[in-house]
Formats: sequence, C-alpha cells, structure tokens
Amino acid sequence: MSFSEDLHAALAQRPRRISPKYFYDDIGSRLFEQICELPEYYPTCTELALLHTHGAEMAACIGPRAQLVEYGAGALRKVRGLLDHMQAPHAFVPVDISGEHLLAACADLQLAYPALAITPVVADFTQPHDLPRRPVGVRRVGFFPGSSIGNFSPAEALSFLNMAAQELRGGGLLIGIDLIKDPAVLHAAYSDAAGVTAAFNLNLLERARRELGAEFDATGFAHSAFYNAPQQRIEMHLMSLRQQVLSLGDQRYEFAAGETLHTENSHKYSVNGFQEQAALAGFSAGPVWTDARGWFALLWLTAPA
Ligand code: AVI
Repeated sequence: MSFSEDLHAALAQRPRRISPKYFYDDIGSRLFEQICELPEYYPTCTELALLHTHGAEMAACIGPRAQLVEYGAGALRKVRGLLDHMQAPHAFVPVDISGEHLLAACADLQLAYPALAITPVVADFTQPHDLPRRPVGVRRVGFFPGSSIGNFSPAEALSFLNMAAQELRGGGLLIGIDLIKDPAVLHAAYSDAAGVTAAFNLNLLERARRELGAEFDATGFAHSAFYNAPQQRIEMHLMSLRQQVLSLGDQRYEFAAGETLHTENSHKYSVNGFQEQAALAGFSAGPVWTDARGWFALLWLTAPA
C-alpha cells in the first residue's frame, strides 16, 4: 500500500491510526536523528554506553567468523561497538528499506573498517527477503538495536521473532529493548522541551501536504504523547484542537475537537516478559546487559539449532 492509500484508509476508520513507518521521509529521518541527541531521550545514549562498556562480552556471544545482520540499519553508529571487538567477522549485512541512506552509511562505515566485508541489502526486513549466502562454518547473528521492536504491535513483534529465529538458526540475536519505568521519565522523553518530538510527529501531516497535496490548518493539530500503563506503551497521537476538515484528494475528513490520528506505539518491556515472547519463537535466553538505572537492556538470545 502507498502512503496515499494508507492515509485514506487511516482517516476513514475509527479510531484513526496509521503506521509509524510514514514518519521517516528525509525530514522525518533527520528529526529522528535530532531526537536521539536530546537530553530527555535516554534510549540512544544508554544503549550506546552499554555497547561501549560491554561490547567485548557481546562480541564473545556473537563468536568468531560471524555474518552479522543488522535489521533496520540507520546511521550504523551502534554496530561499531560490536565490530571493534568481533573476532574475524565474516561479513556485515545491514538490511534497510531506504537504499540511499543505507549506501551512504555503509560508505562511512567502510572508511572506518576498511577490511570488513559489507554487504548491504535494500529490503523491508519485516517482509520475506533474501540474505547473502552463509558459507559452512559461518554463524549468522542478528542485531536489532534501538528498541525498534517496540514500535511493532505484539503480533508483529512475534512474527519478527519467528522470522529471525528461522533466518538466524544456529546463531543468535542481540536485541535492544526499552524497559518499563517511571512514566514521568517516558513523558519527558516523548514530549521533549525543545519540541523536536512534536515536530517529528507533526511532520507526518506536513509530509501529506508536501507529497499528497493534503490541505489542513497546521495550527489545528497538536502533538500528544502519553503512557498507556495497561498496554505498557507510549502512544503518540496527532490531536485536533478544534472541529475542522482535512482534505486529501477529493475526500474531506472531519475531525471533532479532541479527535486524534494515532501515529505510533512504543512498547516498553520487562526483561522476563520479553524473554518469554522470544521463547515462543524458539529463542533461549542468554546474557542481559542493563544500565544502572534499569532503563534499557540489550539481550542475547540464542536461536534454535
Ligand atoms: C524508532 N523508535 C524506537 C523510536 C521510539 O522511541 O519508539 C521512535 C520515536 N518516537 C518518538 N521518539 C522516538
């Protein structure tokens, strides 16, 4: 489905909701990089610190001569914490849907690791995809940092884990998850003082204006982010501040005051709860690395044989 088809479908249904994948056009991707630098957005710096401090232990789990597959590779900053310690890596295989960004990030990485075989795969890793062949004696290991799995629904998360368990048979998965914590910390992280997350959320509508000619009053929508405790997730919405109409193509979509377009879920986990989910897909739990505040975790999961 295209952005246009998905947006029409999202606006026609109640409650209104759309996939967060539409955040990431060029402007949205740049805004996300800015979010990662915000003082309130702890996941990025916490995970980078874990990789920096425990990279050697993680590389020991990965083992020698591994084919390392990164799912949804962004700027390829985090993998450096592993590559610095991995023993004779066979290849690094970043998989990402955005070919242009992926190739640019690979070129940068190659400069820093000239001897590393980098084989980018331009694909949506949530859909069936091909990976480079894995020679006999080479272990395939997945890397899925950033708690990106938190943006999947529980069913999507399980289907990712099922796919990964098959693709990584005989190897393992190193995955970052954001942990359940004081909602005040979460609220600050998803409604930052500088308003970058608000701009990131509102960019979805701006993108619809740029790409699809959508017409609406930008001052009529506000960023809304809150922790839904029973569902253990941050929800992001675009909330209509008054009764208004958004036009898309030849359709007019009415918004009541307070009505929202639900744009993202960001699930938070307990370590045990996540390990139980992974076990349903056939993974067995291994070492876990968390920060002193217990806000974020990297988990090693052994794939089925
Ligand atoms: C990409 N993903 C893991 C981010 C998150 O925290 O769920 C996206 C994000 N949304 C708002 N801020 C960051």
